[in-house]
Amino acid sequence: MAATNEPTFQEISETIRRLEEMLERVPDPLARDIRQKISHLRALLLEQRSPNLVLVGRRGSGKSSLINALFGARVAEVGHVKAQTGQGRWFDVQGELGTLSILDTRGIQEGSRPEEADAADTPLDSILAEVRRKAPDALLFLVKATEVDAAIDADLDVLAQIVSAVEQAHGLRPPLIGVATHCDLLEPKRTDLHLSEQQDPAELQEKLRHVEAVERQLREKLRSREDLRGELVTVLGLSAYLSFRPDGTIRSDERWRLGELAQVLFRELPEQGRLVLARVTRVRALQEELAITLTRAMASLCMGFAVVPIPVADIIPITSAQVSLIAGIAWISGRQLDFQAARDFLPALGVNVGAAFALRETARALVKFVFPGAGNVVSGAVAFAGTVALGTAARAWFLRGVSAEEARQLYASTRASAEAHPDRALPQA
Ligand SMILES: Nc1nc2c(ncn2[C@@H]2O[C@H](COP(=O)(O)OP(=O)(O)OP(=O)(O)O)[C@@H](O)[C@H]2O)c(=O)[nH]1
Ligand SMILES: [Mg+2]
Repeated sequence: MAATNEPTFQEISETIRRLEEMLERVPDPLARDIRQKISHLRALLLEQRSPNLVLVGRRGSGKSSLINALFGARVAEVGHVKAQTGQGRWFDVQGELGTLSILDTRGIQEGSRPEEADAADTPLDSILAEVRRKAPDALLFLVKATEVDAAIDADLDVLAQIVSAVEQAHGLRPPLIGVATHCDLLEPKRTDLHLSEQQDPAELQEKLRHVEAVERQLREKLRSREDLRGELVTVLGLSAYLSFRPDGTIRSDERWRLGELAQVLFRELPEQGRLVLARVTRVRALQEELAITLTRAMASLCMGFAVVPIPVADIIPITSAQVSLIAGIAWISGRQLDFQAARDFLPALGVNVGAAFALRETARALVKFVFPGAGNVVSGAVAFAGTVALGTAARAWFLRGVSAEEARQLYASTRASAEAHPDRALPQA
């Protein structure tokens, strides 16, 4: 994690630790249930890491372009770059909002060894060694849409060897996603998939039929392999075309279906890699889903603490958790992970945070707002509904950019409905 974010991570983890202390007053089996919720929350917020993706595909199939397309920025070198040492290694690709760990198998089918390669290593050996060292979260197999009928058996052998090396070393078989790139080049060539509303409907339909045919062909090839069939998640045709000016800004963005690819990847990733993917790709649907998951986890955790009478002083860790939820949703949206976001958002709801500069101060300002008139105890229903309402308003504010007025109304209406129907308070994933 970036150094500037450290204090916030520490404070959130400190809050969770305080909640765990409070848990000592809670009897089993309830405590066990809450402990599970806490570990889920840790995975969602504190144990995040970069997703590990392996890209397999011939030269020019669009591996580097796909990385750039996922980031929406020029982070990888596109075009004819000479195979060189250093390929066949896990490589951190850094964007503004996060990092993906990529194993680009460029050069694998070239036969000739790169100049300075380790004498004992063929490109394939080095790749197998890398996937044994660090398990991939997913394999992406890229083929140009215009070349799916080419002989790809050699490429599929490589894929199968990677799958088997991963299984031997890590005891798991990574999910495989077939990607047909360059779909924009299918006939009719002039029909722009990324501007579908402006196209002639009949020609658009014709092009989409060609995309489907390519997908079907690639799916059949992958399914024909017994050693890959079980790993195949889906096949997706897309366009990764982005053109950059010399200064790195985007000249033209002809990406099509990158959001779908991000969603497929998201489903296949372990919980620990999802937040990074949602941030990096900035796909709204993923950000929404994660924010909802985080809100649900935090709300049921806060509710769990209502089983013990909580003296008012002890409400602070709960409201700290709620501030952490707001900071977490802001972070999912692409902002810095700090409490400034919460301090910008809470006044919009009508909470007076004054000169609050730290998590605890902000949490203190929140107490009276979420638990008005709370005497000695806070009921579970109130804690749950208050947290759900905060998370829902924060989601609208940070992800959809609603006005302060709308955020306030949403807070009030969500709170009322979450108290009445806790099970229907949040949309299902
Ligand atoms: N029209 C179109 N062009 C693409 C697409 N994806 C990649 N390209 C172009 O195809 C060429 C090769 O793309 P790269 O991303 O460099 O391919 P690669 O697989 O990384 O190639 P190597 O690194 O040499 O193995 C570049 O000129 C890209 O601009 C796409 O979806 N549509
Ligand atoms: Mg490349």
